[in-house]
Amino acid sequence: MEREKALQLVKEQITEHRYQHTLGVVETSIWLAEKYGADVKKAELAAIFHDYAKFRPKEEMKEIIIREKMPKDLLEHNEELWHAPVGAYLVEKEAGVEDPEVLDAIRYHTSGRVNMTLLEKVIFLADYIEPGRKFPGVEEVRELAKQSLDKALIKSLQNTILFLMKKNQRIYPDTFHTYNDLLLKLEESDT
Ligand code: DGI
Ligand code: FE
Ligand code: FE
Repeated sequence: MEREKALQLVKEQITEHRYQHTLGVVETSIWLAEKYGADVKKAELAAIFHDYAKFRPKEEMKEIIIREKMPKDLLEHNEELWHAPVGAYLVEKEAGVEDPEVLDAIRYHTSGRVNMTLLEKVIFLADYIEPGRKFPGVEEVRELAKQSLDKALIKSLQNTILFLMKKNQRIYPDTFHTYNDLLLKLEESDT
């Protein structure tokens, strides 16, 4: 799909603020894809659509999660997690995006997962460090992103887990599993 067509479809779904965030994710994911050798066109498309479902009503997302037999444990965890798998589903159904790698990058952009692909890592990290992001610690992750995709991802997951814990929020197990998986692989590659 053409960049302009995709952007137009997304713009209708989200707020102006979220659209500006999306443009930041697009720019950053193209940079990361070029730097680390991911498919730039796929990264661009996944970035454009990554928050497509962000403003869908909670009830609609819940219904889709149940009907489409998405992991049931999603429903026990923060609703903020839902727009990622629901987004992958709707982007295929409504926007006609069929590439499974692009859809997986959208599906796992919030929780991460074990054995993330290069494209999934690019989108996950770009979402965290795009220029509009202001949260504490983001600058450190931006610096790490210049040297190591995995080290930057690990730090972003650490920050997110600590942030959620400080707010007494439960942590979705896949987020922990992603963190452990990346750290284990990094340790193995260092030895
Ligand atoms: O949609 P965005 O705001 O651009 O970013 P996102 O898709 O990464 O959503 C992040 C939000 O999800 C953030 O406010 C934290 C929240 N969240 C709640 N529980 C979890 C979680 N994020 C992760 N990774 N794991 C959780 O268990
Ligand atoms: Fe998101
Ligand atoms: Fe986002």
